[in-house]
Amino acid sequence: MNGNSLSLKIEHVNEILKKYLPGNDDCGKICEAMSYSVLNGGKRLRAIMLLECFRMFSNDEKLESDIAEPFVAAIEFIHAYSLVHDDLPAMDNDVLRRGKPTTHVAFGHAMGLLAGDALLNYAFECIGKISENTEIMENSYSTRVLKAFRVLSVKAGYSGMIGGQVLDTTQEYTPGTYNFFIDPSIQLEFNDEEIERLRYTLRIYELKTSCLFEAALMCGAILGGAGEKDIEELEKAGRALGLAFQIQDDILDMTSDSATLGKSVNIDEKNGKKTVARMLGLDKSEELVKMYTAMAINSLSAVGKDDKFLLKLFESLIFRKL
Ligand code: GRG
Repeated sequence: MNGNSLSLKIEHVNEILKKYLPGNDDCGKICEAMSYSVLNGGKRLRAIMLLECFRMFSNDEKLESDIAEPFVAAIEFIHAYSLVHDDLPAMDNDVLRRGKPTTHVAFGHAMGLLAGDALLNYAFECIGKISENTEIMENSYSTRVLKAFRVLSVKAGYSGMIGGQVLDTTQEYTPGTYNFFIDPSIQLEFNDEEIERLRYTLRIYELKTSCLFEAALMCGAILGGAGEKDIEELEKAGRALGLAFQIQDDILDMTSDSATLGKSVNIDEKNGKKTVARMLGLDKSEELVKMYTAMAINSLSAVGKDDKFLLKLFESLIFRKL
């Protein structure tokens, strides 16, 4: 895809994040740790998808600044908090993120925990601040804000992203519970137990990774004024895209190195977890990435807005190296 337009979008998101982050003068060390966790790089995919979906349904720049930008900040703050907590000694115990020491390494364990907590709270504070905008509060846009608020909180919560992390941590699964479409042309020579384990792992991915992609696409669309049917299609797109994205992450974990990725490799294996790519091997995993990406593109196309940027972004993730 056109790297230039993507880098401009990343720059735009970074400006929004800087605008919304509290200044270090406001609260000292904790704000420093929050800024460090957010402004240390990152592809900004969720923020870009949210803004792009908003623009699919609205070209009102003032509305974008009033109601979409606080959500752009919020989703990246939530994403950053999840990475900070995921890296903690009690979780993955990782020391490298986005090419730099993880937050708890740079600021100490307690501050790592607190910076994650603070980012999560602050995400919702940014959205809550919209209530000070009387123009928004006095018309139907406030309904969109409330609806998007609910989607973001549910998708990031115990039945969404955190729920995925719980399944990932406990590794306790109930056979017969998880039903995933896997194209029969991808032939798996697995026994029933292995199939169950694969489905369970895909369920973890759906929750811990897809949910924030779903939230990004859905919130952007809701805030832009989309109807129910389009919001449902975008939820499906986010689900499939997240699965493709996480399996590609597994592949990179096996084929790349920490200097390129900016994070440790083989971390799941070290922590005794088997990823989808390790279960299936590289060839079949690549097929699965393509299959889920095609499903995501199908759902995006069903919205009928012909958003070429999003389409190219979805396609480019198949071949991402980072
Ligand atoms: C409450 C302890 C606690 C945890 C919160 C940690 C957590 C819940 C969930 C983990 C979510 C997680 C780390 C999922 C993996 C998703 C993933 C592939 C993240 C990397 O996304 P990129 O590549 O990251 O978009 P960048 O750095 O580009 O922003």
